[in-house]
Amino acid sequence: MFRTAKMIRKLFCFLVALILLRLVFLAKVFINSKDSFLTSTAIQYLLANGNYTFSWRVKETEDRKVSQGTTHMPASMNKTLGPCTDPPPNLVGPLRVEFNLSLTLEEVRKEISRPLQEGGRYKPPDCVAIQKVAIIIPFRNRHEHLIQWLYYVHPILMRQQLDYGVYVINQDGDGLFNRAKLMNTGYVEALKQYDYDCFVFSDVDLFPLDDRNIYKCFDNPRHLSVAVDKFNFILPYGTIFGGVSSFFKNQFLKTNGFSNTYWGWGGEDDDMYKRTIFRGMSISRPDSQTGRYKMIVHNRDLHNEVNPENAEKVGHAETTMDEDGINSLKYTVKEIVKDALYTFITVDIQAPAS
Ligand code: UD2
Ligand code: MN
Repeated sequence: MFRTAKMIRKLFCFLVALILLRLVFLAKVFINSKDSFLTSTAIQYLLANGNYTFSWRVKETEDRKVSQGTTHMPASMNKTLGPCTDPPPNLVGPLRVEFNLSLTLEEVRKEISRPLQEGGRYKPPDCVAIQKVAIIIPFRNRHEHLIQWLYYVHPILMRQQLDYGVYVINQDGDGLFNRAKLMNTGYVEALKQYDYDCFVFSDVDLFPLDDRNIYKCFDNPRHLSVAVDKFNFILPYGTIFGGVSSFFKNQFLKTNGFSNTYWGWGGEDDDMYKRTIFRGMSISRPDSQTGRYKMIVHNRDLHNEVNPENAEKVGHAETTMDEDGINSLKYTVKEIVKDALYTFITVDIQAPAS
């Protein structure tokens, strides 16, 4: 009897030990499963809500892309942009231009401005442009021509996949007009806005008739408007450099820009031709099909009469060019207005009365 009781106690202790072991084991299993539950829930939550370890990794990749020279875009549009192809893929060649002089600026804004940034700025959305181009338009009181220019030329420049901005340089007051000084002013003012490397100077009334005539810069200063309807689609003389021209920044600085002293109509383009040649450069031109242009028929403007002194001045270009140009340019900015389609800069260029 006494022995049996001893055995029962031993058996009881053994069973208690077994139960305790089982409890310890169950507790461990429970704790482990809780850990893994927490971990997977945390991952799902953080993925859904943007864990910072995760987004930090994305950002690190972005930074690497940027330092490799790609365009930094909003996080939602992250992608690496390659260089735009040369020639651009969407050009159509010859164009039809029929002026619609009843078109309003508001209508053009509605139709054209969607891809533009304020001030008439554009960058191709899917590639890095080959050049950063400032388009400079010397201007006074030609609003109806400007509307047509914006309507026809913006879409061409977009197809040409340029990183560009349009600067209309408006001469303040009724003094004698000075196209060349306005263009120098445009060069300086555009550079204050963006790091342009190429400058295209264009009359407001000239329309390219072929979009393969790219508004960019070349190994030599370029004369783009080589076949204008007004001149029966031929060069009226071999050294003509008026209309539309383009210069890399360093080419323009070599010539000291344009002369500032050509008041009234004529001569300023011939002076620039001479500057270009005197600085050891030549004039590059497209062929006469690609370089076709249409000009709006117009009368000579008030305060821009032919100036007979200008023709004589061209003869002295070589001796005056080092002191007369970008390095002697003086003007005052009266106002800068950024429209959706262009940047309009009104300047006082100290014009003599006409
Ligand atoms: C020729 C040249 C032009 C220039 C000019 C002589 C071509 C195709 N064109 O054009 O580049 O050399 O002779 O100066 O070779 N403007 C205004 N408001 C004015 C006056 C002029 O906005 O009151 C601007 C406008 O951008 C105009 C440009 O200056 O297109 C040239 O003036 P223009 O059109 O009267 O000269 P045009 O056609 O004889
Ligand atoms: Mn004209």
